[in-house]
Formats: sequence, C-alpha cells, structure tokens
Amino acid sequence: MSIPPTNLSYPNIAKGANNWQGLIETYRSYLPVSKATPVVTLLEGNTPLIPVPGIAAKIGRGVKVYVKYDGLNPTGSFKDRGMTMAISKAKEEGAKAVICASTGNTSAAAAAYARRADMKAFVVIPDGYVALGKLAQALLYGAEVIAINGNFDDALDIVRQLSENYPVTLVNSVNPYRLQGQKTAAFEVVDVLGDAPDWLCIPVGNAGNISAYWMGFTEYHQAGKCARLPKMMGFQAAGAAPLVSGEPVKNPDTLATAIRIGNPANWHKAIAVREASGGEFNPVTDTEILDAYRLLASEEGVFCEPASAASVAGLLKVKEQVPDNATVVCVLTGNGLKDPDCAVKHSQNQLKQGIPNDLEKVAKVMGF
Ligand code: AN7
Repeated sequence: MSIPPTNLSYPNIAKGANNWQGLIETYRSYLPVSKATPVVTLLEGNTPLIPVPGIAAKIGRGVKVYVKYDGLNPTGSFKDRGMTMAISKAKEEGAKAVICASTGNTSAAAAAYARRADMKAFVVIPDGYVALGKLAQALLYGAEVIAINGNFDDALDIVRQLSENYPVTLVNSVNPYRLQGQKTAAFEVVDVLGDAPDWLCIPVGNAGNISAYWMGFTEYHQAGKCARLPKMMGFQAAGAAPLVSGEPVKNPDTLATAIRIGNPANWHKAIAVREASGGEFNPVTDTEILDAYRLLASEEGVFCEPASAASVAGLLKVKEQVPDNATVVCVLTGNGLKDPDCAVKHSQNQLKQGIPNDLEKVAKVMGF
C-alpha cells in the first residue's frame, strides 16, 4: 500500500468545505517533522470541545465545563494523535515493524497506522483485560496480537526488551514522538477557547497524555497563543493509583481497564507537571467512574469509555475546589463503543425483551 499524499486536495476545498488535513499538517511548525517525513495520517485530530451544561450545573457558581471528545478520532481514542507522529517517524527512519504493550487503545492505533504505512505491528496485551472493541480493532487491522498472562506493566517490560534486541520500533508513550503528536490536543483546546482553561481534568494511566497536554499548553504559552496555563488535575482509578500513593501498585485493579496500570512509564514527567502547574493527582473509585460514565451518556449524550469518565468523576469529586466562574476542560480519551460489555452490564436502562410481534403490545410497553 502506498502512503497517502501529504497535501490532500479535494475538489470542494475552494468552496469552503472542511479541509482538515490531519494534525501533522495543521501543527507542522510545532512538530519535529521535515519535508523528508512521510506523513502517515488518517486525518486524526480536530475533535470537538463539547459544552456539558448538566455537569457544570452540578458545580454551579458560574463554572463552565467542556469535554474534549477525543473518542472521535479515527480509531476511537486520543492514541491516534501520538501514533500519526510515531509511525511517520518510524517510517522515515526505515522501520519495518513496530511493537507496543497496551491496555487496548494503543494497540488499535498502532495496528491501524502501521498498516497504513505498510509496516508490521506486534501488540502485547494483558490476557482478559482488554475491552472487546479494542481487541476487535487490533485483529481486523492485521496486527500480531500476543496476550500474556500478566498485566500491562509486565507487557511493557517485555516489549521494551524486545525493541532493544530485535528490529522493532517501540511505539509506547516512552517513544518521544508519541507525546509530540498528543500535545496537539492542547493546541486545539486553546484554538477553540481563545486561551487555556483554568483547569484541565484528565484520566491518568501511563501519564503520557497529561505530560503531552502540559507540553502543548506551555509551548503555546511561549508562542503567545494563550495568556495562562491550566492547573493540571490528573485522576487515577482508586485500585490503580500509584501517582496518588507515591509508589507502584503491584496488582492494579479497576473496571476501567484502559488505566489498569501500576507503574506509569512517564512517572517523573507526571510529577513535574503536577509541580509546575500547581495540580494534583486524586483517585476515583469504580463506582464514581460508572456514575460519571452514565451521567455523560444519559444527561449530555456523550458516550465515552469508563477510563475516560474518570476525568468527569474526578471533577465532580473535587468540585468544591473549582474557583468561581472557572473554565474547566475534561478530556474524554476514548469512545464508549470501545467497551460495549461495560455499557450493557452497567446501564440502569434495561432492554425490554420477549415482547410479542404485535402492534398493540408494543404500544403498551411504550406506555400508550
Ligand atoms: C481511554 O492503550 O495505556 O496516562 O495501552 O486508553 O497517557 O497512559 C491507554 C491509556 C486514558 C491513559 N484513557 O492515558 C494503552 C494505554 C484511555 C486510555 C488512558 C488510556 P496515559
């Protein structure tokens, strides 16, 4: 397969149609790419910043809340932002294969972008702890999917060693190009709001994304694109909260499998972000995550995956701390469709089954 041209030209661009060309083209001057870089893109980025007034009303005091809905990326998570960069640079460097450990979303993105670049993708996952949608994606995109009897941290150890000893490029967030791509989400937030928010609430697993957002905000600040910098509020699942406790968690446990991580690869960066931004790491329980997950869908019409709902769960947990009239952005990292099992299992709204094939009976069930 050939790599799509960098400068896409569509017939209707002149008529004012959306001519988004992916985040590398849009933010090229902020990214470590050159003319020699083959841009591997699925036109990721440019995701909506959606107001969530129902959630804001739970805080009151003039607070405005938005969600950055990164579940609308091509493979359904923010990982596409990092992967367009990591795979483009791997291609530039002549790589033939990439590898990652993953709780699911990284594997889906790596698999898709690797195929687009005509590279092989190997993904190592914790057996039994990857949501169905993510597994389906990795398989269909054609990755070699290897499930180990271990957790994500074990998988990351293995892939790090494999990438040192075999001709495969590591595309986990320890690959610096990943964070470069992911920082563009902060650019988009500022481009829409006209400034940085007062608070950024974000789920934290490996702590790559919180580090990337901070990099984006600080670079934009230096470039004069925003006047302030946000307080970075990271939220971890209570059963997998090493950055809260200050030490690695040996057996991380949460239904938010995406952030079931006990020893974050970007630990030191995350601490530096907290210090520099005056932020905090706080835990949210699975119950709080599920409450926020259902609230987002049922009140706001926004379907995210459980790990993503940790940002909103966290905001509501520490809402007393939000300054009056503040602007808050919660990052929704992945699409709800990634984990249909969780939705069906934890929805309070149940399927009405066994209804006869009969107009009047159906109308009766409807309450008429
Ligand atoms: C939906 O896919 O680590 O703090 O292997 O999928 O940057 O790790 C996923 C992480 C938040 C945490 N929300 O981001 C993987 C993986 C969702 C995620 C995170 C992940 P980081």
